[in-house]
Amino acid sequence: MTDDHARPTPPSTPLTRPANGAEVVVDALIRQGVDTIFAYPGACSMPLHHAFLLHPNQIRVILPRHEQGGGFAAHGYARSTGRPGVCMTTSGPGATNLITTIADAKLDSIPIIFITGQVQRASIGSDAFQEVPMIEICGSITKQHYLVTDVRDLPRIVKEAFYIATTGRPGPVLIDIPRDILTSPIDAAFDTPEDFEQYYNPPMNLPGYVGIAPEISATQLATIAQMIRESKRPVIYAGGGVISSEASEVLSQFVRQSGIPVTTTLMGLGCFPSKDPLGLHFLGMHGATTANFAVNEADLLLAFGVRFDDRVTCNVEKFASHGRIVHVDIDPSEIAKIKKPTVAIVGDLRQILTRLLALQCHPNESLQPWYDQINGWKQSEPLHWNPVNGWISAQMAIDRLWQMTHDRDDMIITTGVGQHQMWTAQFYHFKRPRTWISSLGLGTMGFGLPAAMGAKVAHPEATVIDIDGDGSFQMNIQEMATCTCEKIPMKVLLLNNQHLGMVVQWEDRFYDKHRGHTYLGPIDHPEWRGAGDGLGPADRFPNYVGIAQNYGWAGRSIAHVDELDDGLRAMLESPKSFLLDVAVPYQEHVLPMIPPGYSVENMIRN
Ligand SMILES: Cc1ncc(C[n+]2csc(CCOP(=O)(O)OP(=O)(O)O)c2C)c(N)n1
Repeated sequence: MTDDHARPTPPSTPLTRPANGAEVVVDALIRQGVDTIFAYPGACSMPLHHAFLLHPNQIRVILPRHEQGGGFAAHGYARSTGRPGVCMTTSGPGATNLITTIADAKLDSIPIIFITGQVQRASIGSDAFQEVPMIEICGSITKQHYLVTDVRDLPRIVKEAFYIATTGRPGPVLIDIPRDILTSPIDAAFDTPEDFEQYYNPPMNLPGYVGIAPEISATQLATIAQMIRESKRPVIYAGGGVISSEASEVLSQFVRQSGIPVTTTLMGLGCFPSKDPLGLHFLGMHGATTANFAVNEADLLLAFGVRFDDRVTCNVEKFASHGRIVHVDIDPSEIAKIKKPTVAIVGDLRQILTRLLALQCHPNESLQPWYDQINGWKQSEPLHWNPVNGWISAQMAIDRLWQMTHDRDDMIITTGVGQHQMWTAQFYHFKRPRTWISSLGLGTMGFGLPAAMGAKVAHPEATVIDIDGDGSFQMNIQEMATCTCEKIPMKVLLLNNQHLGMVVQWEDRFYDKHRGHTYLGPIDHPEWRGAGDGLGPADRFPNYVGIAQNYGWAGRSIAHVDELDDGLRAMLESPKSFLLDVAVPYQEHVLPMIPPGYSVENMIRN
């Protein structure tokens, strides 16, 4: 899987003259190397679907059961490969169903091309049937957006869209195409192969856009090297930028050479093994105590490809306030947006780390006292959970899955959003990039199953597991049908606590344990007490295994510790899609926790 990040050589389309705008779009996508698109049809996008029929062997068109499922499948494809995901819908409701997935791509910097059908040009602005102004709605949640107004612009726009989505800081690009553009005949000469080449490879017109980061100067590099030499308690704070610039390998080399310990953001999980002796695991609100303590005590924080997100910094003023900060990022708008660094460098992380490596710099003084302090925290404050006598807890299920699969190279894990997501981050110790796929900036429930589907399509050989909560899973449960009909064998580890667990945790901590619509069972059920109190899976609603079986999946429901290993094994070994429904208590809290706005000093530990 690690080699998959390389861009495939784009196949050239057959040299057949495109009849209309829709055929141009499909040919242009194929030339960009697109092999899969998640697409849900409707009146305004039908011409595109029929153009796809002309190239059945070059592009796989997957029909999700909801446009949001298609959007998140494109996330799974893009996040697991590094190549742009592509999805498509019709105008109006189809397009608005994509909006959350567009915002998700913007906040997590994921390269995705979103194509939406639009009403014909003459009707735009008239409140026509299924008309919504997608460009206006999505202006601030896309990296770039296009409303196509001339069929002749299509090849340039598709080319620019892929360039913008994948260069610099990656992000989503929206192309909104009126139906009459898709059906417009093409007026161009296609006599020789060169004519095709010229037509599909026109010059781009992107004034002001800098796709390739400038080289940083030797002086800037020397400044960082000098700060490293002078440091006694350095920490690397590595984020999603390390993964999107494919810099994980060179980061590891730099860590080995410099001996500097690494904490990652949640977006950066997998860019450095969390279990490594120099790994501090992730930092922030639910991060490892060691990571948060180390950043607090650091005299030098090397912030690589991060954005000082509020779930990391909590109280910005107090965050990393005892040392100097070097911030390296490809996006100049991130520099000093939240936290003013001592030194800021705008550039490509992989290049910068490679050049830093060549300088062979490391702290002048031995880091042993620093390692001793860190190892002390690791021993006294490890991430842990308390067993719930005889019953399975969510943390235990994740830990067992990790124990059973940690030496395998084929694992990709996705999640929904909530407690199960944080516990997966804590207890499934990721060691390679692009194997942990989760909605982090936007935190969108319903992400897990469709994202897993997209990752599996991109990596048919991989074992892809969606570790999900029952609230999140129900938000895109319909994609079970897509998995069956499109032959995408999937695995879901459902941590079923019958509650919106993370919100319940906040109720327990900040709302005096009052419940405000956080129970997912029938409202006339006598107070539901959870598996830990003796209610077994028979009391759970709905019957997930029954639903799974009706969608053509296999499934099993478990609750007791002695059923766990067998259940996990059955899920891992199942050739067909499998749902393992695990009854877990809802009273557990994700710990440690730094309450929003507070600092490491106010960390809740139990
Ligand atoms: C689409 C969406 N709606 C609401 C929320 C707010 N929210 C965050 S976590 C959570 C509960 C998630 O419950 P579940 O998926 O069952 O996971 P658990 O916390 O129980 O593990 C909610 C409602 C959200 N993140 N996304």
